[in-house]
Amino acid sequence: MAEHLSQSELDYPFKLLEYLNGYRISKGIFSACELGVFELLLESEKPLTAGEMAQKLGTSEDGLKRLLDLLVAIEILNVEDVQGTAFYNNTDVANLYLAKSSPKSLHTSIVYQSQTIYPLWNNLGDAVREGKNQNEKTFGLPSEEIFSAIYRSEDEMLKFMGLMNSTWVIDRHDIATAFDLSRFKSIIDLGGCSGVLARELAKEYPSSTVTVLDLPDVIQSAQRHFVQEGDTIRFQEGDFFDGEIPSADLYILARILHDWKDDKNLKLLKKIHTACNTGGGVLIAEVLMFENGRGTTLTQMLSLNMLVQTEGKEHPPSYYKHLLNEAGFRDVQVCRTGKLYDAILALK
Ligand code: SAM
Ligand code: ASE
Repeated sequence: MAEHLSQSELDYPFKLLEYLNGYRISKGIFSACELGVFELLLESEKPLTAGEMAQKLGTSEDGLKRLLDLLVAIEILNVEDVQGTAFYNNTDVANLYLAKSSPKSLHTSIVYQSQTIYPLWNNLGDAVREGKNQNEKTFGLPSEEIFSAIYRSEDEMLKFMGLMNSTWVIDRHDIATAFDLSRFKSIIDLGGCSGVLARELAKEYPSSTVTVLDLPDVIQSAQRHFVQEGDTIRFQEGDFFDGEIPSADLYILARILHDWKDDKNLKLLKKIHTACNTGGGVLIAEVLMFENGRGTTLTQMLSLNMLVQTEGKEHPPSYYKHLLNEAGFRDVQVCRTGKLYDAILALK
């Protein structure tokens, strides 16, 4: 490790100190989101004092001022001193990504990180020691039933669906266009959740029918909370492990295979291969590691996240190629999009 550190890091560990305090930065931003700081500043359209904000948000003035000053230090808020009084305002980034009502808001995923992921990561050491998820210790729910834990209440189900939905806002177009999918006339998004990716596919390939198949409660929730006017996508209740998989030309598996152990993945892909029309295929969307096990910091963190919350992990392309071939698929093509999520297409 030491040889990778520059001399200046050995003189004084700047980067290390930043890493060690990373959780305080995350939690500072999370709390400001939860308290409504960014939304208040977006709506006010003018800079506000800590006193004015504390009154509107129902917080202590002293506590809020310290939080605002941290956000200024990390350049998430701007501040201007007028005759000794500090006036705070959102930066453009805070207006665009942190305020709840912005169309590009990451608010849903931030609240999920804060309230679900953060408590799970509090048990990261135990997850590494035991090699399994921490749903039991963190939430008192059985570790084998991953989605019973994730969907432990209707509210939690909605929050998870919101998280899944919001992460595709940035990457959905690259996934839908990674390969030309126009020849696949019937597409089923297995475990398609809120339908956000299915909607993008329907938009990109208007002559194909796109169906979201997911667990019954999820489908009902998707239809209640996530349908949009003029929606052309269809919804179907089902269970890709224990139920029937309808025939189709193309199956989407977005962030499915990284949830499960190898044996379940192989079983699922074999089942898809059987149901798949001749000449059809399967499109996988996942974050891909490099072949040597390395990956970006975010990829490595997401793989640890799969450890604390599920029974899966992130993999390099060769893992998916091997599984696909084992299940009977051929012509496996990998498309690295250069964004967070990559795509793999295989044919029957
Ligand atoms: N594909 C979506 C995406 O990328 O945003 C959602 C991915 S989420 C990690 C996994 C999805 O699989 C959830 O929507 C979950 O409800 C669904 N799921 C889990 N077990 C399932 C099963 N046995 N049958 C059908 N869907 C299932
Ligand atoms: C899963 C994905 C996630 C299962 C549990 C999960 C995520 C959080 N918890 O399949 C999303 C991770 N991705 C990003 C970009 O945060």
